[in-house]
Amino acid sequence: MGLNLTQKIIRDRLVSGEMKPGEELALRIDQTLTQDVTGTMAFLQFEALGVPRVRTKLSVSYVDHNMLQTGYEGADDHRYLQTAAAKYGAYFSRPGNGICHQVHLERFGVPGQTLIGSDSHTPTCGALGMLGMGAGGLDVAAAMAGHPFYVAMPTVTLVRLTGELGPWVSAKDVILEVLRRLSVKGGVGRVMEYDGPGTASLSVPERATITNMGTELGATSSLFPADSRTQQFLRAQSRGDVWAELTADADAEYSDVLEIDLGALEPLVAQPYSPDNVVPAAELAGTGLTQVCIGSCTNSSYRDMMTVAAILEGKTVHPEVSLTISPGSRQVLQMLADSGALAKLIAAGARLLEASCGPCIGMGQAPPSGGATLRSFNRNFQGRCGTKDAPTYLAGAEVCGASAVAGEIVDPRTLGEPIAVAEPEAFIIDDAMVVPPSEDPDSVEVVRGPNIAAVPMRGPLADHIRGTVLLVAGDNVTTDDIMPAGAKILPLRSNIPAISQYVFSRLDSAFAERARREGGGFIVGGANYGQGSSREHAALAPMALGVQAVFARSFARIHHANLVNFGILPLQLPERAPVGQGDELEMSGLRAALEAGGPLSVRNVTTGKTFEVTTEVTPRQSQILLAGGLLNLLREGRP
Ligand code: MIC
Ligand code: SF4
Repeated sequence: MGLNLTQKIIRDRLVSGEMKPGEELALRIDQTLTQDVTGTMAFLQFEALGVPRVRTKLSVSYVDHNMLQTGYEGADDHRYLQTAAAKYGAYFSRPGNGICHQVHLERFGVPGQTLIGSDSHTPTCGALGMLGMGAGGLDVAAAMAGHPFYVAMPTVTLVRLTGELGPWVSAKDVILEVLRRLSVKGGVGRVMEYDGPGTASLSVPERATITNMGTELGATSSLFPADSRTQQFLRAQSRGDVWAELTADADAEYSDVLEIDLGALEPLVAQPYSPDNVVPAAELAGTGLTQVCIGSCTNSSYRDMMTVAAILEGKTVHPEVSLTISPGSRQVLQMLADSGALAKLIAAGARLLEASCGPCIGMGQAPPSGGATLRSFNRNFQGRCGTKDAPTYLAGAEVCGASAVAGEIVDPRTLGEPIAVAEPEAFIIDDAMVVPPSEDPDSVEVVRGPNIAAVPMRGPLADHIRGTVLLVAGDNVTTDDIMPAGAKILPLRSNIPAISQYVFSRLDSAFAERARREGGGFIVGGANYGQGSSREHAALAPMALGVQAVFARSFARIHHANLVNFGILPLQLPERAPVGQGDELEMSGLRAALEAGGPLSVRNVTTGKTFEVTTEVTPRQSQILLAGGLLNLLREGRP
C-alpha cells in the first residue's frame, strides 16, 4: 500500500509509536520556531532543563507580536530573547523582520522536515511540504533540548482540488469553503492533505494561506506536496538547494476525501464571531464598515499586498473607513517599496503598520464601539480585535481591498477586470535582520528585566482533591476567552502572577478574584474546549490560580497538551453531568485511577450526586500529571 505525505514524513522521523490513527507517536523534530509572547516562557523553560545549546537542526526565535512597547515590558522581553538566542544557539529574527510564519516560509522552511512552533499557525510551512505543528512553549523547549515531540497519529483527509480559481476568487476562499463545510471542530485529530489536478495552479504563498488557516479547523497540520511550484518559489528565495520532490504515492490511502472544484468557488466572508460562519461576500454586500485590516500570517504575502495596491490605485479609502496594512515580512515590505506599490497604498490613504501581527492580536487598532471591521486575518472571535461589540468579518485580500474603497462589504467580482500578480522570479534576499547565534556563548550574558518572573511549578498530584466549580462555560471556548491577549495583557506574558488576574476576564471579570478566594477549583466547559491559539498561558495562568481540573466534553489538541504539561487534569464529562457553578466537587483515589487509565468517580458534594469522568490521556501523559507537570518529569531525567 502506498503512503500519503503525512505518513512519509512521520515514518522517517518516528522515534516510537505506531502509525495508527490516535496512537501516541514520538517524533524527531528538525526545526523549531518561537515568537516573543510564547518565546520568553519557552526559553525560560529551556533554561530550566539545563541543556547548554539547542539540539535541533535549526531553531529561530521571532519577535513579531509584542510590538507596541507602551512600557518597558515588551522591550525587556525582546532583549531577554535576543541574548538567550545568542547564548543557547538559536537564530534571532529582530523586531521589524516580520511575522514568524511568513518569514519562516520565505527563509527557513524545508520540504519533508518537521517543525514545531509555539504558535498555532505553525502549519503554514505545510505549503512547502514541511510538517509544521503548533505546540505549547514547554513542548517546544523540550524539542529544542533534543527531546522528541509527542502527538497522536493523525487521520489524513485528502482535499482533492480540481479546476482553477475564477476571477477575483482567492486561496482564502478555498480555506473558508473548507471551514464552511467542516466547522472549527472538523479538523481535530487530522492532517488535511491537498492534492489533485487543481493543486499545480496554486503558488506557495497561496498554499500558505490555506495551510495557515487549517489551524481554524482544529487540524493537527495541513500539507501540500513539494512539487515544481515549490521548487520555483524556493529558487526565487535563493533556496533552490533545499527542495526535494515530495509527493504522495499514487495508491496512497486517506481516511476520507473532500472534493473542491476551485472553479466553482466564489468570494467568501466569515461572519462574526467564528471563522466557520461563512457565507458568500455577495450575500453581505452593503454591510457598512468602519475598518479594514490587511495583513497577518494568513494574507500578507507580496501577492496579496500587490493585489490590494492594484485595487487601491488612483482611489481613496472610503472616508468612514480606516484601512491598515501590515506586510508579512520585511522582504514583502521592501518589494512593495521597490515596485512602487507602497506609494500607491500611501496615496490611497492606507495606514501603514509594521511587518508584525498588529491588529490581528489586538495590538492596537481596536475599532470603534459597535463598528464593523473586515480583516484578511484568520480569527474573528468576539473581542479579539480589542472592541467587544465590534462585529468582526474575515475575507481575502480582494474582498478587503474592494470593501475599503466602497466603505461596505462588496463582492470584488463587481470591479471588472481581475488583477493578476506575477510571481517574482527573484525575491529581494536580505537576511541582515536575522542574528545568528553567538560563536562564543560563554561570553553572552542573558539579560532579564524586572518583568521576567520565574516559571511557576506545581508539586505532584494529590490523591484526593476537593474544590469549587469556578465557571461553567459552553462549547468552543477559545484560548482568547481563557487568557485574553491585546495591548494591555500581552506585555505580561513573561510574568505569570501578573497575567493571572486576567484569566477569563472577558467572560467573567470576577473569575480571578473568585478563584483566589476559593483557593482554586475547577472549570467546566463544553465541546472543543480551548480551541484557537497555542498559548500555554491559558493553562499556566489558571494553574497559578489553583485550577486543578477542567471538565469538558472534548478538548482542542494543543490546549489539552498544555493542560497536561502544567498538571491540570483534563477530564471528559458525560453529556448531562449534574454540575453547576459554585458546586463543591470531590475526587478520591486519583493516583491509582490515573496509573490504571480507568474512569474517575466524582462526587458533587453540593447536590449529593456522583458521576463518572474519563481522563483521555496516554500513559505518558498520566506520568506527567502524576508528577505535577512536564517540567518536573524532564528535570528528573524522565522523557
Ligand atoms: C494568536 O494568533 O492567537 C497567537 C497570538 O499567535 C497565538 C499565540 C499566542 O497566544 O502567543 C497562537 O495562535 O498560537
Ligand atoms: Fe500573529 Fe495573528 Fe498570525 Fe497569531 S494569527 S501569529 S497573532 S498574525
